[in-house]
Amino acid sequence: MADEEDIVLSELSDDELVLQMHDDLYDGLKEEIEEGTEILLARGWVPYKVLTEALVEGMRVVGEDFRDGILFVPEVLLSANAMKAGMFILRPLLAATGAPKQGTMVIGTVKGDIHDIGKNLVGMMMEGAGFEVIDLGINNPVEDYLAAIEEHKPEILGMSALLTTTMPYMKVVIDTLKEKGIRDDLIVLVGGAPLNEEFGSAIGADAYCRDAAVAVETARELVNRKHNQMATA
Ligand code: B1M
Repeated sequence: MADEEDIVLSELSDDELVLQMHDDLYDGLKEEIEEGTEILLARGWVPYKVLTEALVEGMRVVGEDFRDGILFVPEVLLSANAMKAGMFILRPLLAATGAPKQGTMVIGTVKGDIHDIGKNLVGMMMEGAGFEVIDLGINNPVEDYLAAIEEHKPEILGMSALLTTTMPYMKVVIDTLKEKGIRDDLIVLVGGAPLNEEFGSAIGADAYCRDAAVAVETARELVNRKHNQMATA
């Protein structure tokens, strides 16, 4: 315990600090994660590198121990809160890239599912790429998506699911879009740890996105393709 109290984050090398941040994320230490994030930024790390190497990688370890019954919900919640505190610092930096306006995305986690870290990360990266992001939050029934589509007329609908029990709900949303005759007006992107390409195409999404960077690339590519199709039609 005395050793832990003695650690001065600013005196660690980059590699040591990143490992320490993984430990601090594991222990749900919000203030230490905020401090570590600020230190790496002050040392010239680009926000995306801080995000992926210090925060997302740390959360991967938390996920493994949660799966193996070493960590439980209350502990993982603390880790999630610490992760969000780091993301809060990075968000304006990721969004302030000055990228030209690309279009609008409505994104939300599906009904029954309260995981939002990955979805938030996708939203942050999309904002940084120049998309306007309308974030519906967690636990969204199909009605929420429909209302947001009606109100914001987005080019892209994004859905996130982290549970094998909630991922099928994405098909409910896509089928409802078809019934309403608006499916083809939208680019539908889906993501979340238990999904894969096969699932994405089986439910009728335009693409499955493995991570936030892939979501940005895919969104750009499909929006450009759609604009080109409209120009030649
Ligand atoms: Co939950 N949980 N959890 N959890 N949780 C998982 C998902 C789980 C895999 C853990 C495990 O067992 N290893 C497991 C699911 C098993 C399964 O379904 N097969 C699980 C479980 C079982 C549960 C509960 C049922 C536990 C319980 O109550 N007994 C419960 C369910 C609650 C509910 O939703 N109804 C539950 C609760 C929780 C907490 C509340 C404690 C917390 C969530 C806090 C929060 O989000 N605010 C939590 C957490 C943190 C996790 C793990 C550990 C981490 C998830 C995370 O944030 N990862 C997770 C383990 C894991 O995933 N390996 C787990 C970091 C994040 C950056 O990655 O979300 O994958 P990810 O997002 C990535 C990509 O997937 C992709 O891009 C992101 C960034 O690169 N992506 C998209 C995600 N969404 C996208 C949308 C897109 C595009 C890309 O749209 C275009």
